[in-house]
Amino acid sequence: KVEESKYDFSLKDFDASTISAEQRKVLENRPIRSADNIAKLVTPIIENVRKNGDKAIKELTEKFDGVKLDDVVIQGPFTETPAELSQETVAAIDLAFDNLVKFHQAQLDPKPLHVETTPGVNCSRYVRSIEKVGLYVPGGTAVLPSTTMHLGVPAMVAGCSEIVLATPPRKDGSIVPEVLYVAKKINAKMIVKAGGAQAIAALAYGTETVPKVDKICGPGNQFVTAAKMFVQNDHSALVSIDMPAGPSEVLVIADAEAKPEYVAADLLSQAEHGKDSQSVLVAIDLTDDQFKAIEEEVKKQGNALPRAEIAKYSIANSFALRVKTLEEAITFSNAYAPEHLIINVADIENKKDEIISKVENAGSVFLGSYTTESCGDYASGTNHTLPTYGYARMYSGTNTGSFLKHITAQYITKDGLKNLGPAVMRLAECESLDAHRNAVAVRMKDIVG
Ligand code: HSO
Ligand code: ZN
Repeated sequence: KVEESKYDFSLKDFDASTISAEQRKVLENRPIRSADNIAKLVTPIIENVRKNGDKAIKELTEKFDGVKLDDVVIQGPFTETPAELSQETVAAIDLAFDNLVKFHQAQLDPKPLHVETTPGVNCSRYVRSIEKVGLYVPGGTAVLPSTTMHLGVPAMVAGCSEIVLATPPRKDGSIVPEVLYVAKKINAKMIVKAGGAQAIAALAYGTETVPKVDKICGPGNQFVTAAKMFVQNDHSALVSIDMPAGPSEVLVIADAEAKPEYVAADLLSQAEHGKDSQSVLVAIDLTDDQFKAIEEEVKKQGNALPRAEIAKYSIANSFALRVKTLEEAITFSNAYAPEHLIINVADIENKKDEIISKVENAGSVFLGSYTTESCGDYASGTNHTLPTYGYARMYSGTNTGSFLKHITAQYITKDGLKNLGPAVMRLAECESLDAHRNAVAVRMKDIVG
């Protein structure tokens, strides 16, 4: 019986010294996901919510989540700590929350910038918070109070005046107490009890009860991502999004010093997120026995997981690459641009600064054998909402700046215009924009005659 229930969990492995350039490219890229069909499914949902508001949300939540909603939202402010939460849970949320606040507060630089670029030409920059933000907290196979914190804390620290949470309700139409508690701590305005494209549409266009927001942040499945991309492109929604998102992923660089038990646990913690998650192992100069020891651990720990059923799919989607040196490992990682990068190699204490200086593309880096991704996923203070699917090449993870924008301003004195005016007039001539030139010229004649 036990034997039958065992899943394979073996890692496809490739040797960097023998794979072809094409094969390497395939490994560097993610499994291809076609967005066309998803977009087709999502558009009518968005249209429905846009036209029919709360009625559509109720209808779609019943259809997709099997939940009959009386009300689409729970209105804040959330003043109570839900009684069903244990002291331990409250304390754990509080510690994670405080660490997130510390790290995200340090990213806030509210001081305006003033630079006199040319004498009398004064340029400034002021920071302002985005007023209304919608934070999407996925439901699905796991409840995610951590994501509520990782989105909510930077929004709160940035000073957003309205934080609207959206998350799919439980079968009885309620919201998990952990999320309610975080809603209290970030002073959320309300919780929209919906998930999927319908939740994104409600945040983007507003309904009778859901206020339209200025920016939508948060991870989600392909429907959520497709809906975010759709509303971002619709001028009538006038809304921005944090980043395009794909399935979660980790790349673990491990050498012979890394404990196989730890390496396997890290690969599996990513694999349990969803069937489409990727856990990549880049193994530096391991003997076959050392490599097998990691595989054995993945098999042993994987089969013991309650979510083995999910993890076996993601491990099947994953692979190991065997390389000779740390440099080679980092080169591959930079090409792959992982959401999470774990570097579990010898002598990290002394080498960590040098190693991190070589990392070009990664959402968040975890250095050393004790630094498991789980700490960053929950409580160390860094943000876990990160660019996936190779987008770490050009996107940052969620941070305080994600909820801010900058306004620039200038003040030019009479002397300033005297100094700058001739160059501006010349450039306007180059562009044949006479009205621009005139706007300077009419003033210059009063200054220099
Ligand atoms: N690893 C996920 C975040 C998460 N892990 C939430 C546990 N809960 C994406 O960074
Ligand atoms: Zn995680």
